[in-house]
Amino acid sequence: MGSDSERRGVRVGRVRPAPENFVERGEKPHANRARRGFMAGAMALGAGAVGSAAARAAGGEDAILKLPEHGTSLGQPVAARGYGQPSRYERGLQRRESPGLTRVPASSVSFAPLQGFFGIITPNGLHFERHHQGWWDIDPAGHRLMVNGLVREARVFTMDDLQRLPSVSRIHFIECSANTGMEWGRVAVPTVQYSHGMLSCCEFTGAKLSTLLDMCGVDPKQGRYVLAEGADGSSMTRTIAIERALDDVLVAWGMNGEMLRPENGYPLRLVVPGVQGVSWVKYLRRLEVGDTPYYAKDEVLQYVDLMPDGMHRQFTSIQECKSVITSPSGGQVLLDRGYYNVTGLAWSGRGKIMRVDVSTDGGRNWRSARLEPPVLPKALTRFNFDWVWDGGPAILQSRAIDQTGYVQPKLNQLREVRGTRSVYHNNAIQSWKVAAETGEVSNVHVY
Ligand SMILES: Nc1nc2c(c(=O)[nH]1)N[C@H]1C(S)=C(S)[C@@H](COP(=O)(O)O)O[C@H]1N2
Ligand SMILES: [Mo]
Repeated sequence: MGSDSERRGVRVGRVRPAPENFVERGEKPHANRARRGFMAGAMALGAGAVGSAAARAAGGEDAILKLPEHGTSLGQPVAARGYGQPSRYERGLQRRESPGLTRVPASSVSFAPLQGFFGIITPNGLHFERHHQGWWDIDPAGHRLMVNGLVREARVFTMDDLQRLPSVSRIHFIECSANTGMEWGRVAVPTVQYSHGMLSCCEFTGAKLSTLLDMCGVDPKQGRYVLAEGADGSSMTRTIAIERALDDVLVAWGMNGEMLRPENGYPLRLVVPGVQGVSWVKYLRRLEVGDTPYYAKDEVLQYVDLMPDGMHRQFTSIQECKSVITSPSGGQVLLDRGYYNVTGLAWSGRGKIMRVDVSTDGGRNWRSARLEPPVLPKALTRFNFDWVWDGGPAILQSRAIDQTGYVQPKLNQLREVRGTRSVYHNNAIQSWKVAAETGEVSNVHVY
């Protein structure tokens, strides 16, 4: 029980192979007062190491008895860093590219380190990235948004025009539909960062798309669809049905209280709650209203689901109900028997999460997890679950149920309907195997 990371209860990256340690840090065991009775019981059961660490602290170890330099001298001055940065001890927590996933790094993905997040909000510097043609830092003074097509009056907005409009702030998840895509085949990628890290959740601020469409005059009987176009070279265009466009879609410039980051579409992006990431067009420059779907390349060639009978499903835009345990998760190591706060995230493109069940025996028995407020529609929901590890083998799973009553499927249930040749929309239950005695956690496919 020496190092800091060990005391956090879940040691990290012990035997992961090169090119890098996949998991940089474990979860702090969030002991909370209400759970004290349970914890005490768990400590007793866990005996050994947990108990002796507590005893040593009470009996006096150097870290408690000796006054360190930071307790006896002057610290750093204010504004030494005009824009704050994470502690140097958190340097391991990074977005990461999957080696060899794409040929060109400008057209690639970086995965968010879900194993290191708390709560539901993704820090801006760790939001996942997906670019088809690289990212740009576009001067907002020169940026324009045009609304044209089947409108009474086509208009061009500057950023100043847009930011003078009534704005709203909403917390929503964004998930690339290719998230967890590797798992369709027999590939079990090593960590939750790579299996589920094309997922983030932020508070977005912007104008409602309905406000812009009202200003330009759209007759929803005639103008049935909106085409969104980005200003990068990828010709990213996506069709959005007018019902959705007039519902909760935002033309956003704010992300977690500040302007969007360049990687995420600065200065303007579309926010399409519940819908796959590809429709959240970044560097948004044009919205065209039309009377039929546009059948753009990213709707006809890409982002279609190959079914077992050889047919393609098109326009499968909603991200269905899904969840994943983020700690303990692949690549982490349980240090000791005893209490663990199993924690994870659940979400649904159709609304709120109603319930999350957790199994520690590969799906034979289930108990409900605690949903931590706020539980918001089309946003990540944090869940926590008390577990005492007895040192035996275990398979941890979570199963989410959304407000429509839809239950997150098992991998084999999904494969029965969808086959194995898909890339997109894998929302199956994830399994993490805990090895007996060693406590090593790994990704396994349970059918
Ligand atoms: N202009 C533009 N918008 C885009 C993309 C892009 O390459 N260019 N990628 C799309 C895809 S596939 C996804 S998953 C999301 C990713 O958003 P993020 O990079 O902010 O995570 O942006 C979408 N919008
Ligand atoms: Mo995506």
